[in-house]
Amino acid sequence: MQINREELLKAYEGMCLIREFDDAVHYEFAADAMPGFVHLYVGEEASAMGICMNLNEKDTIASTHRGHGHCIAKGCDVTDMMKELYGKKDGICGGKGGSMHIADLSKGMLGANGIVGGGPPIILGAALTYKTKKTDNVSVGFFGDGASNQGSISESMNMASVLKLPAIFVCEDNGYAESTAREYAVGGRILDRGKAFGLDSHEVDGDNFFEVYETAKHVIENARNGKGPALLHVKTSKVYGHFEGDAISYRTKEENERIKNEEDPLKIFKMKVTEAGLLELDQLEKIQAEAKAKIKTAIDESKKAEFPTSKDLLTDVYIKY
Ligand SMILES: Cc1ncc(C[n+]2csc(CCOP(=O)(O)OP(=O)(O)O)c2C)c(N)n1
Ligand SMILES: [Mg+2]
Repeated sequence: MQINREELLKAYEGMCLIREFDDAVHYEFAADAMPGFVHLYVGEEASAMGICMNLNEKDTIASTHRGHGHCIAKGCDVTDMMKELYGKKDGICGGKGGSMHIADLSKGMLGANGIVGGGPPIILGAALTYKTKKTDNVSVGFFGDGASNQGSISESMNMASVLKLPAIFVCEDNGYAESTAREYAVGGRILDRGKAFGLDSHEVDGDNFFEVYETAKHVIENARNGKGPALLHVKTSKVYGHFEGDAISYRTKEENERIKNEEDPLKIFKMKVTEAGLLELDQLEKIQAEAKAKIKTAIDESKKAEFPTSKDLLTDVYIKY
């Protein structure tokens, strides 16, 4: 395994921070303490961390409507993100974007996106810039199984292939698009769609951090070295429903239990590293407690923070370059 102790700790820290962030949002939203509309990433943490740990600050990602995990994995500040979710003035986008529009260009986070299939065309632009300027950066576009049916995904994969861009397409397949099962709506194999456009395409178990990390490392290194784009089909599942408030009537109780108990990427990571003697249980528990405390502070600070005023309405309308 090509991963050292420091990186293992970083992986677990990141996954715990994502888990604690979205678990906390689940409760805050249910308590009516938070405005807007949220989609949670719990259960998919190994994907964001396994991929983003292979990226540097200058590499970029474009996310989805289920974007908190991607933002955290790419280094966005959790307090600034939480303030954004509460609509506060010093939120990461001034409280004007909310959950589905979190962006932080200083971290290479090009934006969450309310448009299903909206991320991949954006990373094409970033990847074309890297190729034109001859840098060794890469750009990663996340999308879901539902989004895989959008024309924007096929068009982006085709153009990345033709122009041989350092673009990585990551399909986070959690089995459903809203209440529609993948089996009902997705024809053929998502993997084959990447292959059809000439992309280096791989299917990975998204509950297994190590599998995602190793495969991402391989395709990202290749893209950095001018070998062109790739598709990762990450098979995973989400614990909560499509959006907060979803009664999940399209999944059975057994399926929900299986996802929670047997397909939890944090539990699987913990089991693997302790059994292999790579990390100790008390260390992992300390990391989890620290993440929980960090998120509690983020919520406390967010609740105390100020809302924007009417004067803020006309700022950030145009950006000057
Ligand atoms: C272009 C567009 N069409 C439809 C929607 C409504 N919508 C929001 S999320 C979603 C399902 C997306 O499913 P998937 O891509 O599998 O992502 P997941 O929610 O499972 O992470 C749909 C249809 C939208 N936001 N944008
Ligand atoms: Mg889905």
